[in-house]
Amino acid sequence: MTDERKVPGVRPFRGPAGGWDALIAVARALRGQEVIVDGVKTLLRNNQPHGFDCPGCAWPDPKHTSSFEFCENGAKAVSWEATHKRNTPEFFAAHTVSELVTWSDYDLENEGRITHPMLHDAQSDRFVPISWDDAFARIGAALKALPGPDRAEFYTSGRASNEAAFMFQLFVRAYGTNNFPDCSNMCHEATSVGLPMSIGVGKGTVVLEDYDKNDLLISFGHNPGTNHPRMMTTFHNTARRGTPIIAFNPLKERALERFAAPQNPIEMATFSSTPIASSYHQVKVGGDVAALKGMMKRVLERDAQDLAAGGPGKLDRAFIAEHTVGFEALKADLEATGWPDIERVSGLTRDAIEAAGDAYVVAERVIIAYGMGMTQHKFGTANVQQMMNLLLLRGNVGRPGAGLAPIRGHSNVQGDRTVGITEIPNKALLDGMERAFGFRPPQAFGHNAVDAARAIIDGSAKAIVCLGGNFAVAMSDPQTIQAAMRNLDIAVHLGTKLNRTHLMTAKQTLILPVLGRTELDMQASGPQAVTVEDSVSMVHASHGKLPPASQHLRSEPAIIAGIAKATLGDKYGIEWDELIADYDRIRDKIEIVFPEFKNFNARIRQPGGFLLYVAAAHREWRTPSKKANFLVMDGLCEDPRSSSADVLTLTTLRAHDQYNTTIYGLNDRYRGVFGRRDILFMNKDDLAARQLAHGDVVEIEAVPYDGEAPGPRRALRLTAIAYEIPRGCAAAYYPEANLLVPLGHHDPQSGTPSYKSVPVWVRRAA
Ligand SMILES: Nc1nc2c(c(=O)[nH]1)N[C@H]1C(S)=C(S)[C@@H](COP(=O)(O)OP(=O)(O)OC[C@H]3O[C@@H](n4cnc5c(=O)[nH]c(N)nc54)[C@H](O)[C@@H]3O)O[C@H]1N2
Ligand SMILES: Nc1nc2c(c(=O)[nH]1)N[C@H]1C(S)=C(S)[C@@H](COP(=O)(O)OP(=O)(O)OC[C@H]3O[C@@H](n4cnc5c(=O)[nH]c(N)nc54)[C@H](O)[C@@H]3O)O[C@H]1N2
Ligand SMILES: [Mo]
Repeated sequence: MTDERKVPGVRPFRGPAGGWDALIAVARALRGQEVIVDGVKTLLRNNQPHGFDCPGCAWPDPKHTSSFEFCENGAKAVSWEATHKRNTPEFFAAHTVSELVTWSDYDLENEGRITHPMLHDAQSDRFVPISWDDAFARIGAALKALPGPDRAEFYTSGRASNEAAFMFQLFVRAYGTNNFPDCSNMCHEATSVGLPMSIGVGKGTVVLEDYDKNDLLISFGHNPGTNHPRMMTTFHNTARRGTPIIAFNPLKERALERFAAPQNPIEMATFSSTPIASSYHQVKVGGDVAALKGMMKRVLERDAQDLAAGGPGKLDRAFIAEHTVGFEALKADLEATGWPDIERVSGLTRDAIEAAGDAYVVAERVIIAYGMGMTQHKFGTANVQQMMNLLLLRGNVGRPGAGLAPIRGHSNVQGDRTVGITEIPNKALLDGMERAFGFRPPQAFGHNAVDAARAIIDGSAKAIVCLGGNFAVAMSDPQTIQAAMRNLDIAVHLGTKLNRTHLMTAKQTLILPVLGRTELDMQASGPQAVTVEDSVSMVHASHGKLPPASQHLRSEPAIIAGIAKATLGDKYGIEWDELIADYDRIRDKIEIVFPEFKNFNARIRQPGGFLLYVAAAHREWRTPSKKANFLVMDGLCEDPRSSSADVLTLTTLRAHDQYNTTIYGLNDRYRGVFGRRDILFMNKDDLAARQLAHGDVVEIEAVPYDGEAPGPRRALRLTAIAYEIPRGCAAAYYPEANLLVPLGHHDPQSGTPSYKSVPVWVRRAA
């Protein structure tokens, strides 16, 4: 931000990530939600043995036995849930839904925890309280009245526990459909689809201890200082150990540059910090495949040089021969890819890419960690597979200190998938369900998030039941989905706080308030624990302890059981009440369906929980070829629409003060934005090329894609600021920018919306 002009709320942030600013932000978060008294106690209990799992991110804990790991954004997530603010029937009586839809997302959630089950009354356009029994009866009647079970959509957001998610899939499969759109479809689906093709499993292959053993860490497209702050402990330790860290990110994210660990007394006392990335590559948005191909070209070149000099080469030939197929095809593809194209598409110089390739060649144990900057593209699956190709070249999978690390989003998004939230059930899942419950669930593939949105828009879907989340805001093309939701017969939301999706009222709409992760869950047999799986496949228990926000709340499993009984009666003889009385019984069933959960109830009682078996981490390849596959991606994944000089490629990001669609506050401290979110980050030369100045209000319009049906013109007004971002690229905040993303703009392989590469025109606002 070199420009002279002062733009309100925009000023450079010069400090490191973490440090005192983070501590101050925690104090503010706690005060803002009126949790001063028990706030500290609550925080101390999270991610501890017998504490609750932090509802923030899915980063693992050091065996769940460490001393309190400080995390600013975990503190915000906990205080947002453990707030003393209450959203009561009196509030709903005072505001019509038509009024509430004009409120901001922040204001809606800031009303606090919903205290009663609520039903929309069309006459008064207000939500009114309803008893649980009446709510269940209405939902059951509406679901039974549909022409068929495939006419309903069952959405899951990744905060749901294993127990809740398993009950949900049991209910939905017994009802008769595989329509399971879930937040994972918008998140790491490119990982879940791409990695099984490469290595036979859709999960990461490293565990936390591997981060003590690697001698190179490469970070692609994630922002840990904001989204996985506990991972900064790992980055900090890695950097202090002298292990190089290479970052590929179009934006200079502060935490990847410099970090002060709040646990480090010296850094805190001296206002110093630790440099994190040893080299930082500001790749163009969507330029990662080009950068990866360039690095791999360099590895092959270094290999050839070494062989010519009489050395053993730089590839792990024994590994490639024994464990992989497809190397020759990859090599041919790399040879056919020219440096001029690699430089143009990546926006990086050949020298820079070669230097990264050289660092890779000299390292013995390499971990690549990545996030949404890689998955949320039209070629997200290819992105994931090219990272794996790079690792396979030197056998960097299935040995200590090496592997691929998808950094997951929601705290249990990985677990939800493990226990059956999937629209594409495999035989093992269907067999398992039959073993456990004596019925064979439907086999036909159901809807993912994009399919579900389409079905709502075209009117074929008549009902939606949401286990958490904010579907109609998080998705691409939200305005079309929101309008279409009005035509549903019924919409049911299990949630903690009011959000915009709840307000898209159907013929009948119910909001069912749930117990949060932090709260005591008392059932017939006593207090219950739930379980979650983190980013490295560790499963552990979470014990809520705080008194519930209202005496009318029910747990997610209990609400699902209530809906199931009202919908299914005694179909298949499933004993819903028994399962709810003691969650050990739910876990016993999980163990029958998924044998990897053997001795589930015993192992979950060990401190720290247990690790699920990830075959590829043991060099066991569950692919059709029984080998790890080098997978070729033709070309460099360019979007032809972006080649025109007047088009920018827009990426959408999380600010520091938000959790997905939940906006905690309006600051994005590390990027120097305060008190506002209506910002478009642009390169100063791209501003100049449009005769724009730092601080001008602009209109951003999405470039239509081939075959897009004529629809509403997608345009958004933001204030453009000069920022250090590669030319041809721009960035704006999610979810505001979602209206620029057409529904059809997604990875054809995984269905992941292309939120991170949207071709747009930017012009001065009229
Ligand atoms: N506090 C907090 N924690 C969270 C969340 C939250 O909203 N708030 N959300 C949770 C969820 S569900 C998820 S999925 C994760 C998300 O965590 P991240 O994956 O870190 O998510 P994003 O903010 O979307 O940022 C992605 C990063 O990718 C970069 N990027 C954008 N486009 C490209 C590209 O084309 N190439 C490359 N190499 N980089 C690119 C951006 O500059 C940004 O640094 O965090 C989880 N944790
Ligand atoms: N443009 C753009 N769009 C994106 C992304 C992006 O990077 N860019 N990221 C995508 C990603 S990675 C994801 S994961 C999705 C997120 O999509 P979602 O998971 O659907 O959205 P969230 O904002 O996490 O959901 C917030 C709501 O969850 C409810 N909630 C909170 N805690 C609980 C609980 O314990 N139980 C229940 N039942 N409800 C609870 C509250 O009512 C809250 O309003 O968005 C996607 N959309
Ligand atoms: Mo996510």
